[in-house]
Parts: sequence; structure tokens; C-alpha cells
Amino acid sequence: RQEKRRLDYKKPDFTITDIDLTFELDLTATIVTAVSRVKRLTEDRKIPLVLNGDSLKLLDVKLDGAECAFRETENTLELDSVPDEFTLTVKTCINPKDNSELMGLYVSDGKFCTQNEPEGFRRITFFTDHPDVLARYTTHIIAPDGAYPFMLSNGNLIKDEVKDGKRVVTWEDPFPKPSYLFALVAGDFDELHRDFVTCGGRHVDVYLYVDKGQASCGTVAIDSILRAMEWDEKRFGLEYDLNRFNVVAVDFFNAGAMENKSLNIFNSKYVLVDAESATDTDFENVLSVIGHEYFHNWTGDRVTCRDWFQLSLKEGLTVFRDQEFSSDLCCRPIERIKAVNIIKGPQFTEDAGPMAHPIRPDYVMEMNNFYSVTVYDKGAEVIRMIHTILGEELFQKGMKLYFKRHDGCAVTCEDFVSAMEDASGIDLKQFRNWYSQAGTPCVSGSLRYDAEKKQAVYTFNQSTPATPGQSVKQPFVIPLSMALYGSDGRKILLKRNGEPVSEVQILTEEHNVVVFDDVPERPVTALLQNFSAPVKVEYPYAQGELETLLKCADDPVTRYESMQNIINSYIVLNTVNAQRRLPFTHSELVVQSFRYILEESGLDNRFMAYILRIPPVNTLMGLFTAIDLDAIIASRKELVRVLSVELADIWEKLYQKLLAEFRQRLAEGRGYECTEEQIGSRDLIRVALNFHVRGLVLKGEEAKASAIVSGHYRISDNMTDTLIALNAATAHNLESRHEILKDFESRWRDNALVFDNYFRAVASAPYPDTLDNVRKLMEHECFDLTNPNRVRALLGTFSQLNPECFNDISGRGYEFLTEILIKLNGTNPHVAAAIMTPMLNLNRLDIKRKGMITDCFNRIMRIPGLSDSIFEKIDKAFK
Ligand code: B3K
Ligand code: ZN
Repeated sequence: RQEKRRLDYKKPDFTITDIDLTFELDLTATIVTAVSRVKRLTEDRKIPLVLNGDSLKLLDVKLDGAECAFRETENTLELDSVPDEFTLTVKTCINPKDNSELMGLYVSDGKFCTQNEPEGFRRITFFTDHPDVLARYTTHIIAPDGAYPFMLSNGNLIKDEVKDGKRVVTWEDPFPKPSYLFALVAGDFDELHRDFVTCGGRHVDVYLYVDKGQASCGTVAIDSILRAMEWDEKRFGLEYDLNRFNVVAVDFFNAGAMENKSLNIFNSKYVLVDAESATDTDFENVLSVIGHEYFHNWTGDRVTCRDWFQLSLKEGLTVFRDQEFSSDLCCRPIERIKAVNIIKGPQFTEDAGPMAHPIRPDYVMEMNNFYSVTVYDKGAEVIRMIHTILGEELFQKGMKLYFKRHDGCAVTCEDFVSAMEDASGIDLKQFRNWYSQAGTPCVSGSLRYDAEKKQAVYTFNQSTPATPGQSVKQPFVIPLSMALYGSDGRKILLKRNGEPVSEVQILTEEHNVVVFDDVPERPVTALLQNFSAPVKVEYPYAQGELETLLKCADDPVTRYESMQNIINSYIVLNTVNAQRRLPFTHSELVVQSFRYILEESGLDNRFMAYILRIPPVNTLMGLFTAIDLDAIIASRKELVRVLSVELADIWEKLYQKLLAEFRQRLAEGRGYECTEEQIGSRDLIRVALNFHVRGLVLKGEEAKASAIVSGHYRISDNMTDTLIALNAATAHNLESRHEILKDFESRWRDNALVFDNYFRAVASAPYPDTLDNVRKLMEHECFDLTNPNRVRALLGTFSQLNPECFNDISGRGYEFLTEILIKLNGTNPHVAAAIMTPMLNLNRLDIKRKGMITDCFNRIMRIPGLSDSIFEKIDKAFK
């Protein structure tokens, strides 16, 4: 096995300018004829043409229409001494039905569809399957007339005719594109249509295709497409470039969605929503994923990646764009907090583990392993820092220059940064370290206040722990958005040498000093407003300072982070207490702060719900280098206990109040709406209900708790409230869970996406019988190990969102996942590799757990035919 190295990139020896593809569709034996116009790019005529292939049956090869010599190896088709320019015809046979890996052409519930990023096209035909070969595609899809009412591919529909009982549909995409953006869909669907007229007057037919009978669940998605089109014109000046835009929803899909040129293919999870069956989160996800894939049309399709090491070029940028889209359309602070939670949770974890990689990785074995929170979400943070440093105007100037220089090309992260640099005149040389270095920098700050000079003198030291393959780190450019508050909670204007200065202070050194003048008193400092850099901050807050920030900061993220800091300090303290078998320290400040938030802050419901969030165990693990899982879990439980018991009256009242409002809405005949206001009430009622119920259980009033949750389930008119009740019932192990689960099952067993919530609720319950329940559910007729959504809902939830049971000291959780990974290795290794992430923590866990995971890994490493996806992760964990 071999890793590829970023620095080994070589320009292609040949390019393919045009390709004419014919698909004679058949479930188990589709014939693909690829007629490519090949051009040599090198001087050296001895270099053979090498095409990639994977799981193909080769039927025929012709060069300029004639027989020719060729060599077929396991993963290539090679031709020696070819002319400088010629037409190559390759005929292959593929089996879409047995394609359980869901890469290339496969069958999802009777419909043909494709997933070619990153290297799926080579499973369709032999091709230069690298993103730096851009070709114009013409596609003919042939099937018995009537078999597949909709036959779609990229670009414009050119011809649709029936000959000898066969229907032939021809599509032509005028934009040259890499093979990973090729798409084909054939099947029967419900079709939704909208008209859109671009700012330049182009008329666009927008189509959405969903499973038969699901049209009413597609309106939110298709309207989101129009909102995305409009927003991209307004905010980025980017207009759609074809007369047709199609989105298709399918049930079997490894990822969330795919941005194929003018034919986006989606996991139905991110398309199908309606008031009855979808949660608030489902609705928000549809908007953001639809936006994300649409925005790729410019950042990904028009300008694409030269090689896969550059993935963040399109993904980091497009995540940044979809975050801005949701922020402009919904609620900015909430969107920001959601993004921050991903960074501080899974991303910091990845950075601290064996798979740590820079947003532009240097070594890759299986590219599918690098569609990671680092490449995507940290990548978006890096773009956001550029935006913070340049400001919106210069950033947009940079975007314009980027498109002017690179439209129609396959480029690198370096090209993007250069465009930003050249357009703004701001030097980003050192900033590039964010692209080359892995790991989470830690900024530790301190303040010396000089009362005589009225100066606040800050010292900031940055350091980044070693990551695999990178022991020494160069300092990063860290934009620190700071604010100073007086003891009265008022903001102090930042000044230096008599002049006002920006809140964004740029740290560039290992040791930095930042001075502000005219500071009338020792200030309270907000250090990382809006989470202006993906770093950890250490700062010795004096007593009362975090409370001041919580109450007075004008930046909502600062308020949120202050509460998180208060919570974390007790979690750490009590984790240490638990380790030393000392009594817990009373979490006084958390209780006080919660009381303040609930009774005095006047915050809106949604923000209040977020600020009252106790970080999940997975995120809390990030506070420690060595993880004592049992102590962390005990410490978190203790915090929940104290809050539930000491604020019991408040929780009960709050729940009653919100419930009364809910009943009022129902009484007035006002239905479910996905508005900020309604979402806020539901977010907060979830928090109130859970603390209230926990308090009752702790008091021994379980029957009452059980009844309240049943009541909530019964009055619910929407999926969010239904799941608030269902999850509370399972999370607190209430008697009513049996009845609620049973009712939910009978109501929703025929809707797979909704039923996934049942799997999630059972798999996330932190109780000893959970693993047995999960095992039983694998036999449920709704479960299907070949469908990635089902696997993620049941098994992914268990491994990733139930650290308590998964890491059970008996080792049963690890054994169970090991069995699953071995099974999935043979069918869909990409999905397997995605759910094994929690096992990669092994080196930070206690010696017993580490030993058990090591044994499991050894067992997996010995299975014949182990996929690169799984091998790469275990191999790195062992190094
Ligand atoms: N580019 C695709 C992801 C493909 C995943 C391949 N394992 C979706 C997206 O990020 O928009
Ligand atoms: Zn993307």
C-alpha cells in the first residue's frame, strides 16, 4: 500500500478535451462506450497513456477506429507509443446493481445514479480520472422505452428520441469539467419545477426530482435553490451559467450531497422535509446543504481543484459561503455558534488524534478519508480569518480576481491565497501556515495593567502541539478580535498612541505584546470575539470577569463562550476530584449564571437554549490530554445533577410556561412553522423539559417524569416536539419510553428518514442495555446495513454519540463495532471508516481501553482484503 504525497504532483502527460459517453443501461450489465479525444501534453513520445480503472470489465479498445495494442493492469489501461492526438474508444461493462460501495454508477432503490468524487469515474470507464483533466462531455443514455421516465446528465438536453423500442436521451455540457463532476440519473420520480431569471436576464428552469409520492416534501428544497441563486448574485455577484439546474434526491448516498455540474445529487435526508415529519434541524439543514451544493457551481465547478490535496480550496470556501448564506437568511449568532461547536468538538478532536492533517494534507492513502471536519470546517475558518483580516470589500475584490484569473481552470489553494493577497495588497505569506500545518494552536494570554500610564499590556504566547509528521511548528497569523470592558460593563474604546485601533489584533509571533492606551481601569477582556480564530485560548480570568462578559459583552459568541468557560472550569475541577476520589466541588458559579440567564438576562429563547448547553462528553474530552473517561462522565453528570436539583423550580416553571404557549398555539389553530421564534421555543422547551425531568427522577418522582414526557409526546403536532419527548424518554430511561417507542414505530416505520430518529434515540441512551437494544434493532425490518443513512443512524450514533456505552469498560462496545467494521469492509468501506472515528482516540484513553481497542485493531488489520479506508486510519493510530 502506498500514500500519495502532495509534493509529488506532476502535470498530466495527456489530456482529454472531449468525451462522448454512451450508456446502455442495464441493472447488472450496463455497457459504457467512451469515445475520447486525447492529446499528448509532453514532448516525450515514449511516455505511455495511462488510464485509471477500477472494477471494470473491459470489452474493447480502439485507436482512431482501429484495433490497437494495450495493456490492462489491475487498476490501469495503458497504451504505448500513441500519436500526439487521437480518438480512443473504450467499451466497458459494469454492474451498477452490485455496486454496494456507492461509488461510480450504482442503483439506489431501483434508480440509477452516480457518485464520482473523488475517484468514482474510474469505476464507470477507463479515464484520466484526475481533477486536472477538464473535458467537454456529451452523454447518450439508452434504455428500453418507458423503463426510466427521467434520464438525466449534465448540461443541456439535446435530443430525446425513441428508436426501435429504445429511448435515447442526449445531454451536452458546454463547460469543460473534471470527471468527478460527471453525473447520470435514470429512474422514475416526482418532478417539481420553478422558473428563475438571473440578474443578467438568463432564464433558468430549476427542477427537483424526488421519490414518487414525495413531491409535497420537496417544496422547501426547491425554494431553497432559488434563495441560494438570488443570494449568490447579491452577496458574491455570481450568476448561474446554464438554462437548467437539476437536483435529484436518492435514498442510498454515502455523503450529504454532490455538486455535479447542473445535476446535483442529494441524499434524500437533505431534501425531503415537511411540517409533519421533519425537525427544525432538518429544515435548516436542507437550506444549508442546498445552498452549499449550489454555491459549488462557482467555487468547485467553474474553478476546480488541481489535485485532491487541494480539496479545501473548494470545500473550505464553499462551507464559508454556505455559513454566510444561512447567517444572512436566518440568525447569524446561532449559525456562528453551531460552527464553533463543530470546531471545538470533532475538529479539535481530529487535530489531537492520529488522523490530524493540515487543511491541505501532505499525505493521503484513501482520499475519501479526507472529507474531514478539518478540510471542511477548519478550512472554512481559515477562509473566515482571511475575510476578517481583509474585510468584506477586499475579500470580494479577491474573489473577483480569483475568478478572473482561474475561471475554467483546476487550481491550488496557493492560487486562491495569491488572488486574495494581490487584490488586497495585504501580505499573507505567513498566513499560509494555516494551509501547511496541522494541530490546534493554543494562545495563552495575560494582562498587566499599568494604572499610572493607564495602559493595558497584554502578553500572548502561541504554541501548537506536535502532530503526526510535524514535530516543530512555525507561528501562525492569529487574528484576535478583542474587546475591553470596564467594571460597569461598558465597552472601552481601543486606542493606541491617541488613535483608535481595530478590535482585530493580529498575532504573528510566538511571543506577542499588545498594548492599549487610555484604559481608565483594569479591564475585563473579551479575547476571541466571534471565535475569530480556530484556536484554544488560555487566560487567567479574575473572579467575576467571566460573569461580566456573560452579562455585558455585546458579541453573542463571547457571551456564549464565557458560559462555556465557566462550565468547563468546573468540569475540569470535578474530573480531577473524581480521579482522586475526592468529593465534588459545588458548581456555584454555573448555578448562579444559569439562574441569571433564565431569570434576568432577557435573552431570546433560542439564544438562551444555546447558552445553557452543557458540552457533550466528546467535546469535554478535548479539555484533557490524557482522557479519564469515567471521571469526565461522572463530573458532567454531577453538573447536570446540581443544575437539575438546585434550579428545579425554575425548570418546572419554565417548562410549564412554554408548554402553555405551545397549547395556546394549538388552541389558536396556528400550525408548525419553521420560524426563528417557534424554533426558539422548541429549543428552550427541550432544555427545560430535560432538566425538569432529570430533577424529578433524582427526587425519586420517576412516575411523574414519565407522565410529563408522555404528555409532551401526545400533544406534539410536529416532529421536533415529538422527538423532544421520545429522546427524553430514552435518555432518562423512563417507563413511558416503551409506549412512546411503540407508538412512534407504528406511525413512522414506513418512512425511513423519520424512522432513523428511532434508531438514534435508542442508540444514544446511556444505559447498560443499550448495546443489546442496538443489536436487536439490526434485525428490525427497517434496518439495512447497505444503506448509509441507516448505518449512521443506528451504529454511527452508538459509536459517536454515546461515549458512555461505546467505551464501556467491558469492551463490548469495541467488540461490537469491530464486527460491524469487518462486515462493512466488504460492502461499503467508506461508511465503515466514517463511524470508527471514536476508536482513534485510543492513545489518549486509559491503558485498559487502549489495550482493548488495540486488540480490535489488530484483528481488523489481519482480515483479507482490508480496504485502504480502514487500513489508513488504523495504521496511523498505531504509529
Ligand atoms: N463534494 C461532495 C462530497 C463528496 C464526498 C466524497 N466522499 C459534497 C460536498 O462537499 O459538497
Ligand atoms: Zn462541498
